[in-house]
Formats: sequence, C-alpha cells, structure tokens
Amino acid sequence: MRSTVQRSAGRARGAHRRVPFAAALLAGLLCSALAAPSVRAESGYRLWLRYTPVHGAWLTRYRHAATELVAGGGGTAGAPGASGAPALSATLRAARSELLRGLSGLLGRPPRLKRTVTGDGAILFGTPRSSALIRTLPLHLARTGDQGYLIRTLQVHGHRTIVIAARRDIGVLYGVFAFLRLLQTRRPVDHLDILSRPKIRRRVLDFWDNLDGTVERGYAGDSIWKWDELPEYLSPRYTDFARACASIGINGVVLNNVNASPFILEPLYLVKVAALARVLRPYGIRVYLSVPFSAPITLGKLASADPLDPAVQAWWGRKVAQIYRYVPHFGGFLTKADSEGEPGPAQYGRTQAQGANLLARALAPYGGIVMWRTFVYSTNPHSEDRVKQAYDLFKPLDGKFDPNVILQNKNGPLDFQPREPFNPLFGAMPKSNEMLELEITKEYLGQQTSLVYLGPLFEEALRADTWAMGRGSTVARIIDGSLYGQRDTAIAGVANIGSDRNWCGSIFNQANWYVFGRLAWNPDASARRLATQWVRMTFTNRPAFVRPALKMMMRSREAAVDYMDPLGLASQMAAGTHFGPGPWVHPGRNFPPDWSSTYYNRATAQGIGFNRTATGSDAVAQYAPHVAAQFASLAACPQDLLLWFHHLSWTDRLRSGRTLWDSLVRHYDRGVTTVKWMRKTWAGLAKYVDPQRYRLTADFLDIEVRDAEWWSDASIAYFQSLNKLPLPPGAAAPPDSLKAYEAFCIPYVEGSPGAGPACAPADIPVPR
Ligand code: GCW
Repeated sequence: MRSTVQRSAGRARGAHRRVPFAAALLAGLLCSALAAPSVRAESGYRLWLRYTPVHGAWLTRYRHAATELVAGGGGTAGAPGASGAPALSATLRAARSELLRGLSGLLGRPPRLKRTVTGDGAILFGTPRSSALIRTLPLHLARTGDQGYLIRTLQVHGHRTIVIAARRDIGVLYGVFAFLRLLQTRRPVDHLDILSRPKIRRRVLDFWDNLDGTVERGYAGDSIWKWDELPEYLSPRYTDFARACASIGINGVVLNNVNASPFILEPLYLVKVAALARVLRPYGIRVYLSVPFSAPITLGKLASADPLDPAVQAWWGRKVAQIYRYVPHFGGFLTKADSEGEPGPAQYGRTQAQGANLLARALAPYGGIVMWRTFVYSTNPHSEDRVKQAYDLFKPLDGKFDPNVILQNKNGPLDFQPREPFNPLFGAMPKSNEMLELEITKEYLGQQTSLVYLGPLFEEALRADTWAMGRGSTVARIIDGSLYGQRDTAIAGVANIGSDRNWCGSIFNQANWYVFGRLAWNPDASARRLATQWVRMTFTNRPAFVRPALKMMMRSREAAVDYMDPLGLASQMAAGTHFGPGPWVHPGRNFPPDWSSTYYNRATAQGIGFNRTATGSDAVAQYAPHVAAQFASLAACPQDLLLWFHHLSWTDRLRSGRTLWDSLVRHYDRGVTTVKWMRKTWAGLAKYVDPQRYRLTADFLDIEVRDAEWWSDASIAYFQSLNKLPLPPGAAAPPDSLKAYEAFCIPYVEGSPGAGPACAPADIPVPR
C-alpha cells in the first residue's frame, strides 16, 4: 500500500536530494570532459552577470561602440589620484571596473582607458561633479532624480560617444549595468537615448538569516553573512552580492531575520554590521536591521518595553545613537511585533502605532525609518477569520503613524500563498505610508527544487486594482506614492540567497531575485520581458533556447497553483515544513486552527471553500465597494479566487459548465501535465546549456514532476474521501490510499531551523 507513496513522496525529498546532486556532479564532470570548451560547466555563481563573448555581426557593431573608456575628461572636481588620474569615488570605481569586466568579457578585449574622448566609440561615464566634460554636455540631468541615469549617444569633441551620466555616482553605476545589459541581450547601441529612474525609493531585500548561520525559510544553504569571520574577513562574495544587487537596482538589505535576536544590537555584532555596510555602500546599498521589541528588557535590563515608558524611550534613543556611530548611513529598523510569538506593544496595552512611533522617534534625528510589518494576527482559536485580523487592527490607526514609519504589508492578507487576493490594507490607509512585502524565497511554492518563476505573481500583486480612489488605484500606484502622494516609498522581498555556490539553490530561482529587483525599480515593467532578459543573460541569446525557456517560466507559477492550490484554495501544505500536500491537516494541541489546512478549505461531504461573503466571515467588506461586490458575487468573482471567497457544493456548476469537483480534478491534472511538459521541454534544450546547469535543472524537474503528482494525488484522495464522487472521465485515480498519503511525513526540510521534526517517529513510514 505504502510503497507508491514512498516512491512518489519519498523521492520528493530525502533520497532525491542527494542522488541528483551526485548524479549531476558526475554527469557534469563527464560531460565537461567531453564537451567543447564553449559549453564549459558553470556553477551559476556568475548569475546574470556572465559577460560571455559576443560573436558574429553583433561583435562588429559593439566593438565599434566601445573602444575607449573615459571616466573624467577635461579636469575634475576630485583630487588627483596616485597615478595622476582624477580620483574616482568608490562607486565610480565600481562602475569603471564593471565596465572593464563586462566589456572585456563580452568583446574579448578591454577598452583603452583614456582621460578624455579621443576617437569614435568612446564610453564616457560620470556625473557633472566627477567629470568636467559631462558638465559641458546638454544632458538636463535633473530629470534623472537622485538615483536615475541617462544613456545617450552624443558627439563629444567631434567623436561619436556613448555617455552614461547621472546626478549622483550611484546613478552612473546603475546606468553602467543597464548599458551592459543592452550588450548582453543583443540590443542595438548605435543611437541610444535612455532615461531611467526608479519609481520606488527603497528597494529592499529582507534576509531571514539567523546569527547562528541558519536561514528561516532559506533553501540555498546557510546564511551568506559569516558572522564568525566578520569584521576581519570580508569574503569577496559580499562584493559579488552587492554587484548583483546594484545590477538590478536593489539598494537596501535587512541583514537579519524578523524573528530577531537581540544580540544583533550589541557592539559585538554592530562592528560586524558596520563592516558589511562598508562593503555594500559603494554599490548604493544601505543596511537595515530587524529588531525585537523586547530589546530594552533583554539587552537594557529594563523592567518593561512599554512604548510610553520614558526609560524605554531613552534606551532606544541611546541604542540608535550607538548604531549610527558604528554605521553612519544606517537605514533603520524592520519590526515583527505581536506576531507569531514575537513581543510587541500589545503586551502593554499599547497600539501598533504607539509601538512603531517609539522606534521611529529614536531614528528620526538620523533620517532612519521603521518598516513596521502588518503581519499581525491572533492564534486564539476563537478569533476572527485570520485574513481579516490585520485590517481590523491597523485600519483604525490610519493617520496615527509617524512620517518615518512605513507599514509593510504582505501582498495578500494571509501569508505568501501561491495565489491570494491583494491585501485589503492596500488602499485602506491613505494617511499612512505603505510598502509591499513579497516572498522571493519559495516557502510555499516548492522551495528550492521546483521551477517557479515568480514574475507573474509579483506582477499580479502590483497590478491588483484596489479601487480605493476609483479605477486604476493599483497596489503599484499606492506604494510608488503616486496615488496618495506618499513621500518615502519602499518595497521589500524576502531573499532567496544563501551560501550555495549558485546563490539561490537552483538556477531558475535566480530569476526571482532578478525580477524582484527590476520590478522594484519599475513596478510597471513586464514580468515576461524581464524573464526574456534574464534568460538571455543567464543562458544564451539563441532564439531556439530563449523561446521555449521563456514559455516554461511563464507557465510555471500557474502550474504550481494548479497542482497545489487550484481555484482559490490556500494553505493546503504539510504543517511545519510547509513542503508537500496536507489538505487533511486539522487543528490540534499546540496547533492553532489558522495554521491548519481544514480551516482554509472548509471541505465537507457537501462542499468546499471559505465563505467570506456577507453570509460568512464578510472579509469581502474590507475591500472597496467595487471590489467587494466583485468578490462577493459568484458570477463575477475571478475563478482563480473562487474558493477563497465562496463555499460551494461539489456539484455546483462553474462557468465552464463543469462541476466544481470535476474542475478541481482537472486543475490538479493540468498542473502535473504542465510540469511534465516543462521537463520534456528542458530535455530538448540540453545542447544550449552547459552540462552542470543543465543537469541540476533537469534533475530538479524530475523532483518537481514527482512532487506535483504527490500533491495532486494526495489532494484528490483526500477530497474524494469526503465527497465520494467519481473522478471525471479520463482522470486517473491516485495510486495510493488516503491513509498512506496522510501517513507519509517528511520530518525535516532545509529552512526550518530549530523547528524540530515535523512528525513523530511513529508517523514516519519505515522503508521496506
Ligand atoms: O510565512 C510565515 C513563515 C515564518 C515567517 C513568518 C513571517 C519569519 O512560515 O517562517 O517568519 O511568515 O513572515 O513573519
């Protein structure tokens, strides 16, 4: 009975985690020995910054356009460097070295370094401050703002020149990466006139990294921050990390987990934080820290952390002053308070606003900010529908937060599920600053082994129309400040970066880091276009590769939704590990209802789905009337959110004419079929990819096919045990019994440090 489950599910983790790796390595070594040098094995370390040689006609075009590199030109405001050359700031030196590295790699030879433009094909880069030559050009740089750049083809000293200019050094670095991206993706560079500036001011990666080197929900090895080696040893990896971030415009990093250890605020660690901050700074990246609200007690030995207690206020004031002595350009705090066991102001009968303002007032004199998370809910079994709680708590506080507080909302009201409606707090807080938090690490989307491109999910989150001020009040317009005139704007993504050589656990997971950064810069950009760029830079520009790879990526998220949580289901995963199916998980001792799957699916013999209309929890009422009416109406509710808002009978007919049960089964099947198609498609692309990255991806797709089958079979088995309905014609019955699926439990996965096994030994099937 159990054998198939063990085969399908057991392979999904455990055994498979090692075998494919070993196989990949062996195959990689073998292939690289046999293969031509052009398909040399690659670890993925270079991400999308590979700068592999350009060939053919493109090489002629580009060579012509990048013969010499001019940093200063005609005198400079800076003091001369040791070599007599104008001194460049660390940021401009980073820009120059990236140009040298990029152009040498792409064009096969480094450009000549010149003091001024001496011939056609020069690249002149800098700011009016760094270059007198740039000062003389009619560039109108005010348009670029503080962080943007201009790339233009101009005649300089009678020579055709590509000018990469900005008001600030960091804009130049961003412009350099944008220019290199043009070459990497084979865009013409003959007549350039590009102006780009970010729509969102703070574009932040949140690391859920613990000080012991583990990473909560991290699936790419240990933390990249080597606390034991800091501040003395600065791994070159930090610089490569900073380069990658700057290449996509990320300009903030929260170094530690929101479930924060107070030690991060001790001088022992602040000196390490300062060392990292110094490495990141030339790349425009500011450092922020997650702080526990109880720090005045744990570190300051005070009796309370009450935000209204003057001793507590003074303690934070002193602590912040100390932090700025170590890290002069410190960005501020990220806080998870009164959430999942973390301490917060509620313990003292204070509001979230009083809690946030306590920290904000300590930071304000230094220009620091507080990113205050709204991911707050009660685990009391009798509490309100979980997805309503944050709104109920925060909405009445609109207008009570200090100007340097930004409320950090997850994209949906629950918790980074494969699909959720937008978080109703967006648009509900017009007098407060709001930012968006996305999860780049795929906690609920197959973790490291699944191939799920998150661009479409992020795009969906940004484009969701709240109707708060009528049509077009999208989440993007709220967080970029254009809807309510919010001045300080921000977006955060929970990082998927770790110590793995390939940074993200898999090659395709790198695309999620990339797309986050690029959408943070421009929330209106297209996820499809960004995927195309990423594929071209990460693998190859050959259309025979680009087209199918892009198709795989663009279908991948919907495939995962189909095999995990179709038709608006959510939170159906196994408890604890959040990996694999668990639609049967019900509340238990020490396990609150809203951490269980049955709370969300509400499946019975008669039907399935969570009634959030007025006859149910009325969560729809938290949305603007237009949206509320749409979600509440069975006829108008988007099909892919149906069971999020409605409880239906298994035999109700959907718009397709099929019954709900038949549709559900078809979605599960479609998810599996799509992943199988992805695997087949990838197999056809082997000849375009180096053996190492090919193998890793191919083996991971094998794992995903099995996981998709496992999800689909186990879910169908569970729901069928309730409704006792036959499967629609053509659908295959799950190969195992529900009992077997339920009994199968994976005790550990990467990314759940300190959680202990997710199952008792008796639950774990013994292999025969
Ligand atoms: O999704 C949940 C995760 C927790 C995480 C929490 C949060 C950092 O399972 O691991 O804690 O969200 O966002 O705070």
